[in-house]
Order: sequence, then C-alpha cells, then structure tokens
Amino acid sequence: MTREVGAAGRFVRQANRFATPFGDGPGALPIEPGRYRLLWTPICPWAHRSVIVRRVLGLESVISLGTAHPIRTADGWEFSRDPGGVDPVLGIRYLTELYRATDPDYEGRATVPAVADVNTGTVVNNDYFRLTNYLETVWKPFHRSYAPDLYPESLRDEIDALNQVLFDDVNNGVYKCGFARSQAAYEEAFDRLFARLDQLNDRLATRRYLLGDRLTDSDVRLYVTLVRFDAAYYWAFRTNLRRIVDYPHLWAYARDLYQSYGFGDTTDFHAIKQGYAHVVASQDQFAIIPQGPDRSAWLTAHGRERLGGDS
Ligand SMILES: N[C@@H](CCC(=O)N[C@@H](CS)C(=O)NCC(=O)O)C(=O)O
Repeated sequence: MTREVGAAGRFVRQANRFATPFGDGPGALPIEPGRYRLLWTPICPWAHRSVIVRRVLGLESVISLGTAHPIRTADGWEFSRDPGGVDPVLGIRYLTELYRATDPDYEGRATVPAVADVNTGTVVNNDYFRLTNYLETVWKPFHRSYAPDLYPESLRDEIDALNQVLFDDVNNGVYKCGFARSQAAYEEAFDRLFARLDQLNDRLATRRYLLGDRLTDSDVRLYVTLVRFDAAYYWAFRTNLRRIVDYPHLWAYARDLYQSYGFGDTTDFHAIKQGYAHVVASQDQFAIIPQGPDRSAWLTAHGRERLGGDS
C-alpha cells in the first residue's frame, strides 16, 4: 500500500494490470463455461460485487469460485481454508503465485477479484471496475432463466455516471479515509463521503432502488460498501460521523438488499470484521483523529428538567 500515496497524503489506488475484456471480438477473452475461476475473499468489497452478480445471474455452474482466507498474510491472499491449504483447481497456496506465473515482472499487489484461466493457470482479468459489467452483458447466454437485467442498455449511461460517483465518494471514499496519511486528506475524503451518503439517503426516500424500480449494477456497488460500513469502516477507517443504521432510507434499502438472493447469502460479517481488524493492525499509524461522531445533537433539548432536581 505504501506506494499508493499521492499529493498531501491522499490514497491513490493502483491501476489494473489485466484488463482484457471478455467477449467475442478479436483479442477478447472467449466466453466459455468451465474455463474460468473467479478468485475472491469475503472481506473485499471489489471482489464481493462480482460474487453477488455471479449468483444473482445464475453463473455459478459456469464460472467456478476460489476463496482466499480473509486475513491477508505478508505474502498476500492465501488459500488456507482449502484442504491442504491449496486451491483445489489451480493448485496454488498464494494468489501471488498466479500473478507471478502470468507475469514474472509483475510488481503490483496481487489483488482480488482475479479471474484465472484454468487451462493455463494464469490471471486473465483483474479489472474489478468492469468485471460485473462483463458478467451482465457478454455472459448473458449463460444466465439463468428470468435473471434480472442488471445493466439494461437504456440505462447504461446513467448507471456508468452513477457508478463513477459511487466509486469516487463511497466505495473508494472509505479507503481514502482509512488510508489517508494526513489529517487534511482524511477530512477531505470524510466530508465528501458523508455529503454523498446524505444525498443517497434522500434519493432512496422515494425509490426502491438507485435507478428507480429495478435492481441494477449500481445497487450491487452501493451494497458492498453499506454492508461493511458499521461492521468495519466506521471504526477501522474512522468513517464515524454517522452509521448506516442512523440513515432511515439507506438502512432500510441495505436491509432490503441483504434479504435478497445473492446479497446476504454471500455476506460474511465475521470475515469482514476479521479482515479489517487485521488491516488496521498491520497499517502504519498516522495519528489521524476521527472526525465523528456527530456532535450537533449534544445541544438539543433533553427534557429532563421535568424530573425535578437542580440544574
Ligand atoms: N484491483 C484494485 C482493487 C481490488 C483490491 O484493492 N483488492 C484488495 C482487497 S479489497 C486486494 O486484493 N489487496 C491485496 C493487497 O493489497 O495485497 C486495486 O488493486 O486496488
């Protein structure tokens, strides 16, 4: 993480190395059932998105899933939950082995989500930003019947624009708070995050989902951050002005999604808490002072005079 520091101590996320698209165009990764394995760990919001979409769309028998332990070791993500500590399909102990087999000169972090080609034992795609969109579009021939259209053509521009905002202020916004190396960088990200959550809460007051009455890719993206918020970010990344349970519409919306197929059943709160506790423990400390909780309510009427006594 140490290299991903920008001006004034801001966190700047590394670019994806393996971004070849899926599809039938020249040079694209062919759509082929049984050929790919999605690698994730339940702590990771970027990987969780793809796991949700894979289940919602019924792609589980088409793209297999490998699960790393939620605590990242000094050597990176480890398949220690598997028998013998080795991913049963790829035969690797650590995710870094896969990245190194693909590109011996790879110097970035070996991240999830990563899609491996099981025939070659290499990473073919780790484009966490676009991965769900591939599952939603070019993988359509393998969707279950009655699968929802999470990325309808008529809404794509709107979804893409909203996804960018969600990324900047919310999905990556919490990381900008947690990985800030200066008080000013933390406060800037914190203010943007809560201003955006306030706005999203208002938006969801009158619509069931972000884009109206249908579930879309944007809802998956917002969900993965909301579900980690009170359990982890609030304390681990100091995003503590308000909790999600303090926002009436965001909280009901988050529960609505959690209770939907593919969402709550892929959410592992224990792994999330375990993983972020470890992130905090392994991080350098910059003595960032939390900006919350919200102090404004301390001066509102308490009504306790009516009980008598001196004041
Ligand atoms: N590919 C993106 C996003 C994916 C990502 O950050 N995944 C995290 C887990 S949430 C990861 O795998 N980190 C591995 C590491 O830091 O070594 C990135 O490199 O920033």
